[in-house]
Amino acid sequence: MLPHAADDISRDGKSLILAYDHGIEHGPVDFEPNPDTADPERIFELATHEAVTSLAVQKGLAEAYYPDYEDEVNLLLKLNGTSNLWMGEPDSAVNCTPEYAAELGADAIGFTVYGGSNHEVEMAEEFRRAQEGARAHDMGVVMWSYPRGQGLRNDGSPDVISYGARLGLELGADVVKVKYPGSAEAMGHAVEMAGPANVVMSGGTMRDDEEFLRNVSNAIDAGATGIAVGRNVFQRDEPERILDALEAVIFDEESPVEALAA
Ligand code: FBP
Repeated sequence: MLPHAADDISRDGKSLILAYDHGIEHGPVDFEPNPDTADPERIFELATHEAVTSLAVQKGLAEAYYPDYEDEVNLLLKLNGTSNLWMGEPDSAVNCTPEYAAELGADAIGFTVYGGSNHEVEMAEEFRRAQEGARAHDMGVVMWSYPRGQGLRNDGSPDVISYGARLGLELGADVVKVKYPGSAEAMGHAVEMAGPANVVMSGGTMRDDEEFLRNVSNAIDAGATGIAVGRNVFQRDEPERILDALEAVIFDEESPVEALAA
């Protein structure tokens, strides 16, 4: 059972979040493999694919494009973000309130928390305001739970990722987005630690079709409810084709080979 309002950004309890906050988080370099994707219109169009259960963007893109797509796309509004130009300890500026997210028509809010950063305490307090505001407006809460910072030697290790999943549960997220910890077993542990909160894996850097889908399939088998993916979709020559395959793996539980053969 999905807790709270996250049903609005899921189908049959599963989610495919198309993440497109890369313009702030990484900058234009992420659009180079497929230059058309620098145009947000291309991605809003892509988000109308039936596999996509929500589109995660920052406020500026929502203001400019969402009015034309509100009937076809569920909006997951990111309330904080940092550019790659920032060289300090991991942190993320809160650039939107949950009240304004509701005004823009958001179905859910997204919020990054860097557990383990020297800024963890302030980030957790900022998350509290965002989470309680989302509850007041009946919006789902998705936490990008990415432990990282000076204190963490290996932020991709299974125990750190499980800790990140647990932070999501403890702080009141409906959906916790974590990096894929490298195996189905490790993902299963993260899912267990998140309890009733749903766990979705993050897409990460570009991988070949089969390897990428195998990770997604392992995550689903381990109890994850889907994926939040950006680069592994929009950096491909045919983003729609990988969305078709993701739909088969996530919603129809087909194997990666079957999904790619279709
Ligand atoms: P990807 O599927 O491209 O990895 O996107 C997921 C995401 O969480 C984005 O929402 C965000 O912009 C990016 O990864 C942040 O990645 P990182 O902080 O690891 O560079």
